[in-house]
Amino acid sequence: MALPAHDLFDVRSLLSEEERAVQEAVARFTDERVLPIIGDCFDQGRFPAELVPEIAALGLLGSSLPEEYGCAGLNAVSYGLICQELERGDSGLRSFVSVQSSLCMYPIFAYGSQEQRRRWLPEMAAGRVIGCFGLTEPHGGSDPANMKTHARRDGGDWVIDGSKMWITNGGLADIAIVWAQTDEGIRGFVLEKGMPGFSAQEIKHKMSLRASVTSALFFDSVRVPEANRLPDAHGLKGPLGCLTQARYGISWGPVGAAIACLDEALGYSKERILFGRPLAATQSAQIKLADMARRITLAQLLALQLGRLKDAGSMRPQQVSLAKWNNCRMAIDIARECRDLLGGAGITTEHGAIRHALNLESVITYEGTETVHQLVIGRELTGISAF
Ligand code: TGC
Ligand code: FAD
Repeated sequence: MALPAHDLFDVRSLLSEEERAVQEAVARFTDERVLPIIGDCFDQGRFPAELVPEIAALGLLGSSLPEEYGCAGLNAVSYGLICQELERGDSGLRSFVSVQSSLCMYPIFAYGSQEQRRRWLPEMAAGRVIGCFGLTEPHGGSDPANMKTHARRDGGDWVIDGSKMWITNGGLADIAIVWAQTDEGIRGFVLEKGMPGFSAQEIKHKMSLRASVTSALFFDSVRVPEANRLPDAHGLKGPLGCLTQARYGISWGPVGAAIACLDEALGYSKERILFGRPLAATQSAQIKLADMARRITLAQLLALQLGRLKDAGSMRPQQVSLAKWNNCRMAIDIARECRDLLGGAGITTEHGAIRHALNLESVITYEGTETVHQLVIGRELTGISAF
């Protein structure tokens, strides 16, 4: 019997029963609910918000957080598999779940008060409150230490001025985790939709992540009560700690995008007759397909070992950088090569390859660009910071 193209090393056998059940449930959701509509959503530049209640019902929001907050209490490997199966559908849906889970629910859980956790986490797990995460500013996202958004104390409140750029879920969100410079260093705040002076503006004309909402956020003397400050977030390690969680998931997600592209290119090249034989019967096509399967296998093993380290409590941010860098690079290269194997048919959203390739332009850029992650590894190897 032939080995499955997307799992030549039987990585599945390394998963627990619960992990496999999670993967199967999300795979079914992607096949039945996402794939039939996602090409049109991308065409129309529309986030499929109608899927949010189903995503919540499956337990995919804040899936690693404890059950006492209405979350599923799954392990890190399960969260990775969720990201992989969602991104097999589209990076935009995985982004939605990453931001809600790792960038909004996680900081409330890790740095928030018990009151803040009880107020927001169950509603967020149920998908009734949507969050966004504002770290990047227009003048340079790679260097968040150079933050201009400022919060000053005013009596028992804080007053925030500034702006954020490229914020996933921005226009959709009911709350925003906003990072601001203060006289005491960087602090994190939960801003609520409707607070006077707080606005979001959707970024249009995107050629990537078109099935996701991306916005700019503006803060014009927004008055935020002290009760909305995350009490245990101090300094840049607050937001960077959230990024480690999200980057972990993004190490898995692109594996799903690459699998989708390989599956599509395999099917197409077997059917496509050129020069009297299937494209898949040519040596050059087979070498390309084999090389994709090789790279996917390596990326899967990397993601799984990262997950096992995370579940053991020993994962380090540098390991996350290596996996995020490798797996995004692997996926974008494969998506582009699959697009090429599809010829002209590969340029429309009738097929997934170009949508994945375009999406992965964002995925390789956000959560630390490829260069940033390379420099993190360079610093680890040499002991010299090149930033
Ligand atoms: P440095 O100033 O040395 O460190 C500051 C403090 O932070 C600690 N730290 C980390 N903690 C947890 N996780 C990490 N990954 C951490 N990296 C650093 C560090 O130990 C230190 O702590 P302390 O106690 O000494 O104060 O900062 P650095 O030199 O390490 O950082 C430089 C650099 C370039 C790596 C960092 O600024 C960086 O990662 N830049 C990229 C910014 C970025 O990734 N932005 C992403 C915005 S969010 C987003 O893109 C969402 S897209 C979501 C979606 O749609 O899916
Ligand atoms: P810059 O930092 O200006 O980088 C420009 C170029 O310079 C890049 O090629 C970079 O690799 C390179 N570079 C940077 N530093 C160095 C160096 N030291 N040496 C050599 N080259 C270097 N941010 C959020 O806060 N929240 C979100 O929800 C969010 N969602 C996003 C969604 C999308 C679709 C996109 C595209 C971005 C999103 N971002 C979000 C922002 C994202 O994190 C930033 O785009 C990213 O961190 C890079 O910042 P920048 O775009 O300002 O590029």
